[in-house]
Amino acid sequence: MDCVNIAVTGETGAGKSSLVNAIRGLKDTDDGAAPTGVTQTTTKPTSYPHPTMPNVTIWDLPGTGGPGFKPKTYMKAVKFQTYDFFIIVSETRFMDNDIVLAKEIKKKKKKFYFVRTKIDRDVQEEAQKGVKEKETLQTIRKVCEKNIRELKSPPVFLITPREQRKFDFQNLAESLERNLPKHKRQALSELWYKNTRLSG
Ligand SMILES: Nc1nc2c(ncn2[C@@H]2O[C@H](COP(=O)(O)OP(=O)(O)O)[C@@H](O)[C@H]2O)c(=O)[nH]1
Ligand SMILES: [Mg+2]
Repeated sequence: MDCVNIAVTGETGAGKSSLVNAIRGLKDTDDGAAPTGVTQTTTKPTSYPHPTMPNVTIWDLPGTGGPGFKPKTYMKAVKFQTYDFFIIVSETRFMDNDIVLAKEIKKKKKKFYFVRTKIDRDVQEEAQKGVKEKETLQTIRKVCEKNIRELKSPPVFLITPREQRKFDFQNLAESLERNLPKHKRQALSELWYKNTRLSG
């Protein structure tokens, strides 16, 4: 069966490795999980096979960012042609580096999604100020979509790997699958099915 290669990119500390683990149905502390945390940085693309689905590979890419960041150089360095999909992860509102990278990915005729992660943190923080969850989500969505509007990309997904049944996690899973070439879909659909059961 064909391989599915999903690349997870975004700024350092955005939550890429945590998302990689979630997609694989692993906890950050599990054996073989991608290392996560403030000091854990990836300097070259690292592949993580799904434990039970050998044809699905998730790639944890080096963090983007820094003042001298050049999307073209980055794309070349990570061997962009290897991937079926890019997931651009942000823990804020999609900043300049995310946008220039998305443009470059688009130029290469590759698909990408914008994923806003760590939603649990925002919901909690806002709740302490008396803001309802629904309202917090609306605000984040609005701010993110304003920044990515010019890309005409699919809507942003608001997620946290810590609560995979909440927010847009399932929607992300399903959308990713729908956008794969037909012959590649099966692998992913089985993966997400397992995933949901594991996290449920
Ligand atoms: N509250 C919260 N923390 C998160 C979430 N995702 C990641 N983190 C934390 O953010 C830090 C950076 O995450 P990591 O996945 O290593 O980021 P990376 O540098 O982009 O790979 C770690 O301490 C994670 O535990 C999330 O959805 N919610
Ligand atoms: Mg990482």
